[in-house]
Amino acid sequence: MAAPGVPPPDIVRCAYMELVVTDLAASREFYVGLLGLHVTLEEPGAIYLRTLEEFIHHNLVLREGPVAGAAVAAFRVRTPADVDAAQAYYQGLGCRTERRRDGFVAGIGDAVRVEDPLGFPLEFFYEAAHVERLTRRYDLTGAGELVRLDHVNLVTPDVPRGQNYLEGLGFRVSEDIQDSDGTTYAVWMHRTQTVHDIALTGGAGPRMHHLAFATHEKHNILHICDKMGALRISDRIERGPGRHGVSNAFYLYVLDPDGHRVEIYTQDYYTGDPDNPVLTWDVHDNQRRDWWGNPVVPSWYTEASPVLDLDANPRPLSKPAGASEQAVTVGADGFSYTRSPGGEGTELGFKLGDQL
Ligand code: XXG
Ligand code: FE2
Repeated sequence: MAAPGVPPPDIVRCAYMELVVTDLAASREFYVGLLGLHVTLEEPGAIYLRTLEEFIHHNLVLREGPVAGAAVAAFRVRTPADVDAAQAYYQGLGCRTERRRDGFVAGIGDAVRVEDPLGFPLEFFYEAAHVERLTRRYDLTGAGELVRLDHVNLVTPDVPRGQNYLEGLGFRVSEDIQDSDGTTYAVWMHRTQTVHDIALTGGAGPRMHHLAFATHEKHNILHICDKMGALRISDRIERGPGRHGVSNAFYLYVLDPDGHRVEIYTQDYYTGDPDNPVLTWDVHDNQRRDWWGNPVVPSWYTEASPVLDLDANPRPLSKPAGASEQAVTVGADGFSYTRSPGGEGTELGFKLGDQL
């Protein structure tokens, strides 16, 4: 799906998320007190936060509102002209677009917000205020330091349609999950030289599955687990810590006070060459989502945040028409192999002593 004759904007990266939260003080405690994000700005009803290595104004806006939801996933584009290009591209797709001039969101200049063909609220911007990059501020660095916003994961009922639309926008697939009929259940796509800036998970949508922050090391993630244990909030750890199959990253999923899911993620791999190979996982491979075979909790498949339209109303949901990964595999992940007998299910099967 591409707007006929209209070139897509040159997207650099997923730069920030805006979440609507129902209790700003509780959310501040979670994102600043627990996760250690750095406050760029606080104003009545909103907090702007950034990761250690960020040099633009923020990676996360928390805005207090009556209904929790994901208000926007914002992508940085390469030039100011790409903001115009984004608006023209989405208008060409028949989508609602709204230009947001300087100062609508603190620290962000001229931007366009769109309701995309999948129903997600997206923003494209170039101009952004620069702030101190805290990379060498070891005096401020915590043991579980979040260093970058890594990606956003969205739930949509028709993953192949979503993949086609994102390919039109210039995203490339790094990994996906399919069955033997070639049905795609989930896909990971990138603009940066990482496994993904955006991923699509099949399910009732549009919803936001999670946003993900990167740490430098695995031990940073383990520290967050220890800290949550010490604070007696281990019930907010939903899944992990573990090693993903897809992406090979080390991971943890935690739930904020409104149930927004946050992944802490580290050490995926370089994907920047034009012929970077796509890795396809069998939906029955019980190591695809956790390399150690640990089960995925059902809530991880079923729960996700509502997304809001440009008027801040929750979007209605559509259900998938065909089989969902949840229906195929919940309860089958971990401790039992559901892949076909004799087949290893993926090209990633080794035996001790295997040589290159
Ligand atoms: O970032 C991710 C995820 O989308 O959160 C999930 C990388 C891999 C996985 S999966 O659970 O499929 O291993
Ligand atoms: Fe993720």
